[in-house]
Amino acid sequence: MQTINQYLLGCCTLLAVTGCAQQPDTTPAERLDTRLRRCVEQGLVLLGHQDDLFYGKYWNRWESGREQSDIRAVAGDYPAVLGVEIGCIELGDTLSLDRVPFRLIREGIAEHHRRGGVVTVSWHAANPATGGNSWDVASAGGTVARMLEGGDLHILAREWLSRVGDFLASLRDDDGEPIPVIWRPWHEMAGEWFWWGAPYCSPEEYRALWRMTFDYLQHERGLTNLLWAISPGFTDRCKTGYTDYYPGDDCVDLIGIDIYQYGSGSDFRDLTRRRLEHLAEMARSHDKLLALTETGCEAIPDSEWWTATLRPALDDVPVAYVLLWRNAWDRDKHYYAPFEGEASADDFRTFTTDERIGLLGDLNALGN
Ligand code: BMA
Repeated sequence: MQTINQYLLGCCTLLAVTGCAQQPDTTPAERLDTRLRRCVEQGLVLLGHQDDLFYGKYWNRWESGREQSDIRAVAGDYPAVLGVEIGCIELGDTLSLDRVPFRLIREGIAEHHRRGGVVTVSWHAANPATGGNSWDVASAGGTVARMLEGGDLHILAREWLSRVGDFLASLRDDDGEPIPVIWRPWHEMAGEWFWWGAPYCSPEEYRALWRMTFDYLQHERGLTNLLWAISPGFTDRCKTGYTDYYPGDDCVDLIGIDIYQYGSGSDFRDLTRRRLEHLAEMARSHDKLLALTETGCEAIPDSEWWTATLRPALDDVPVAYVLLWRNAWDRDKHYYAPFEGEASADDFRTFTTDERIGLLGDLNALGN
């Protein structure tokens, strides 16, 4: 006959075993969060590049069939962070907004994850009121309000979110485990260029849109692989992005800013540094990660931009990563990272050998 102690021990063991099998201690997103926090503690700023594995200045993977990377061609290693764009997934298209096959995007994410890299996903959603793109703001007023519960676009908004959810849920590693990604929806809301921008929706409506997206993906779909990033975008009113438009600590993991150089290098350097210092305070007090979620200087007019401008902008700020925008293969001057033969390539190499700047190998050297 079992003693009561043996019986209780048996129950505990059973609970521990089944509990372990069904509910791992941490989610993929939490593990990514820990990994990024470790980078910050070690003072490593991960370098990212949008669409790096899919196309570059003079190539695209769907035509060449070859695995290439402008960053690797110049610096000898892949970026630590791969940015991908899923605009048009909501429409059920097979090509993204930037004409990359979604099949390739899925493959590239798995490949980068297999190599130990970090992935971030942006979404330039179409305008559900007009069928136009993200920049279709002519009659944008009221669109967000109409997407919320009770609005006439709510069913369509949920249909679009379900396609986004299908895509995010389909990101799996070789063992079928969900691949964690930094998920950055409804970005740059402080600007007036997207239909969800501040002039077209009130802070309450924006927060409700974010929460609707969060509740759907996180709770209804039960996704465990999303680290939620908010990045208001630099404008005169960008501070409201971190106050009035901020949806709440329970549905944000990372705060960022999208900021590009349009004027002089020194203005950009000082402004970026000041904004990051300010945001570092917020990140600290809210216990969030901080990142420069999009940046660059189109067509890199200064051959020493990397060491003279970007590197000093990052001095002493606890930034997890910096994402350089894309090198469009089909537009002459739309590039933000060097490629072979580009004038700033030497300076970029120097920049990436700086011990604070992390390419893929540097990230992997920190372990998982
Ligand atoms: C913008 C530009 C566009 C692109 C969009 C989404 O900044 O690069 O050409 O379609 O991002 O990637």
